[in-house]
Amino acid sequence: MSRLKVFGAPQSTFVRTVRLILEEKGLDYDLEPLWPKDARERGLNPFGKIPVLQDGEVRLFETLGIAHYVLRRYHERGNRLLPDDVVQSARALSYVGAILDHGNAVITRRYILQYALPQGPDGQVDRATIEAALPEVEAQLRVYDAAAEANGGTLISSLSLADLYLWPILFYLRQMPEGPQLLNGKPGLAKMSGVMEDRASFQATMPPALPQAA
Ligand SMILES: N[C@@H](CCC(=O)N[C@@H](CS)C(=O)NCC(=O)O)C(=O)O
Repeated sequence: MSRLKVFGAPQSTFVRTVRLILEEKGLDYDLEPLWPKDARERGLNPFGKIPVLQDGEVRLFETLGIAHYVLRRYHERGNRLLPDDVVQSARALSYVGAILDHGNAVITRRYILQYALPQGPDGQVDRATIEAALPEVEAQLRVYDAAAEANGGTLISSLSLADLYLWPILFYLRQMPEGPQLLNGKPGLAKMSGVMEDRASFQATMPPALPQAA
């Protein structure tokens, strides 16, 4: 079997999601650090995004396609990550969809990236964008907190793809100036932190430190 290869910057939450899937499946892989513009220039992803997965002749972009492939192709390996129960697996994918849509748009782009890659005048942090995003971030966190509280620290009844999408984002959120306050009083997310951060997969995919959030 050829060794799998992930293209993408280890700082990317979505690259980490794919790496977490591979780690949880017990699959060996190489990581080639690559930024999105290089993914387009090198013809790896016509949409210029990371991650991209290569497995022998098979090359895939978009995390959902990659996840589907790995879970089906390596069904018998490691953690299943989607239960057989149709309702539970559908719920996990509903959370994945929400994270890809609202979570990425609001928590990552309108909040975390405003600190990590400031886009305001003279490279300043854009406070107006952050202030406007905060109530929406809080509203999303409440949804995930309630689910994790009901399930003892995972979004559905067992560890699933949904957790592997969410926690890389919340790992960064916690490091932001308002992060501790946003996570305070959310017992489900506190349990989720314990579940996720103790996992060997999470430790094995630790990204480089972010620039200091101002
Ligand atoms: N829907 C994509 C999202 C991937 C994504 O947004 N990746 C970010 C890095 S975390 C990226 O490549 N951004 C570059 C851009 O949006 O131009 C997936 O699931 O793979």
